Amino acid sequence: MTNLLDINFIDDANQALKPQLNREYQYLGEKLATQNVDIEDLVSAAQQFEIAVPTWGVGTGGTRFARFPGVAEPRNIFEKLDDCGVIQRLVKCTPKVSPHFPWDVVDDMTAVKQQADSLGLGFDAVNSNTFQDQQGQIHSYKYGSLTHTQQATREQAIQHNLDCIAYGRVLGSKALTVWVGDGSNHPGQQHFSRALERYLDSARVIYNSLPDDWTMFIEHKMFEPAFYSTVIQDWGTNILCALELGEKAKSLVDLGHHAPNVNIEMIVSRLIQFKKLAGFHFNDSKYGDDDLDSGSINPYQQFLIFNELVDAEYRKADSFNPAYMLDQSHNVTDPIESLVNSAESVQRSFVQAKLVNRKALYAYQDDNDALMASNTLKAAFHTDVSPILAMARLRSGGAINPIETYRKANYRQNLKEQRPASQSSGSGIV
Ligand SMILES: [Mn+2]
Repeated sequence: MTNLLDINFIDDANQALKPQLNREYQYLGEKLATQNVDIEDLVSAAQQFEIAVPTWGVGTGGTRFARFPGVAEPRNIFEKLDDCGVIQRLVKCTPKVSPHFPWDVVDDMTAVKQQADSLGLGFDAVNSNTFQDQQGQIHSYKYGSLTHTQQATREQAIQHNLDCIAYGRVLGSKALTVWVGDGSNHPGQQHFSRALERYLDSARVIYNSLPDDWTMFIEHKMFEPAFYSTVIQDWGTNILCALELGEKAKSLVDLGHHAPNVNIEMIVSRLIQFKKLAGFHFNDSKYGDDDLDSGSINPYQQFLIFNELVDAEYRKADSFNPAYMLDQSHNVTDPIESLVNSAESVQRSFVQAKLVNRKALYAYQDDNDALMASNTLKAAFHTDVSPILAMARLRSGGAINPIETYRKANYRQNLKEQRPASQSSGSGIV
């Protein structure tokens, strides 16, 4: 094991950075005090913020054209957990992992739980996979899974989701995320309403098998792999299904799964209002479902989403307990670095949204003062909260500068012999 998991290594790296952080923190604290904001409250909020890391995100992703493997990639769930443990040691806001089945299945799932325990990691939602065929699978998902025209294929897909619940129970998970790529590539290929009926029939069986304290997260996506129609294509169909299924079914928002320029923050507000917001798959995009690093293209949109989330917190909205997860594909960067950056980026949006002067904003809204309402949001968004994030990490035992500390540790090079290149998949776009 590398020295990166040794607390002294991170402490040593922090020593040199502390004086400058203290100066920047002091300065920002004085500035915020003039706005009647206590910087200590924001550090506490940042320390409490959590976002889960996806197991498929720690492997190098690829496109349908190619995949260019990185050095010392994790080859199985145990090595993936090691990498997730490194991320958590550095940023201290990623204490949970979101696994994906069957990619992360092993004969003895208690061994996975034990490994996670030893790294101080827990588990967020488990993800089922009926969008590809696995070796030895009897019925193909080429023409769909939970919505397939043949009952035997639907039953196989249902059984897989039940298996995922069983794995998740061993791991201590409390939610199942269901995304299906089912749809069609040709007009006329699929009867829209019959396909959705079949989805609901299948989903009901899964829903009825959920443990009492579990939630079913329904994930929608506009297109890909189906390029003409997708059965669960947008938040409208998503919330309709969640309403049909019952209280334990909620709608998951993946930032990349909407049409370009859709007002995602408004969808978030609607889902909160109707108690149907399951949580998020954070990522960013430029053209479609690009799975780029969170906040790398449109950080203002990410901030506006958190503005709605913090507003719901502020108003003490009913049944508001969203799960935050990353869902990205890292094709050209070291996945650990991208996940570190992305976790910080999402945490940054959260803290910035905490800075919005809500009383002032509500007053501007009531007065129809569009310009000052907008400026109120911009003032929060333009505040550099980096010292707050760094202080939160420092106080929680993480790294003041996670990327610099990670690079100093030479993690990948140190693991090069232990982790030779492998052809296994288990990473990429979901
Ligand atoms: Mn997703």
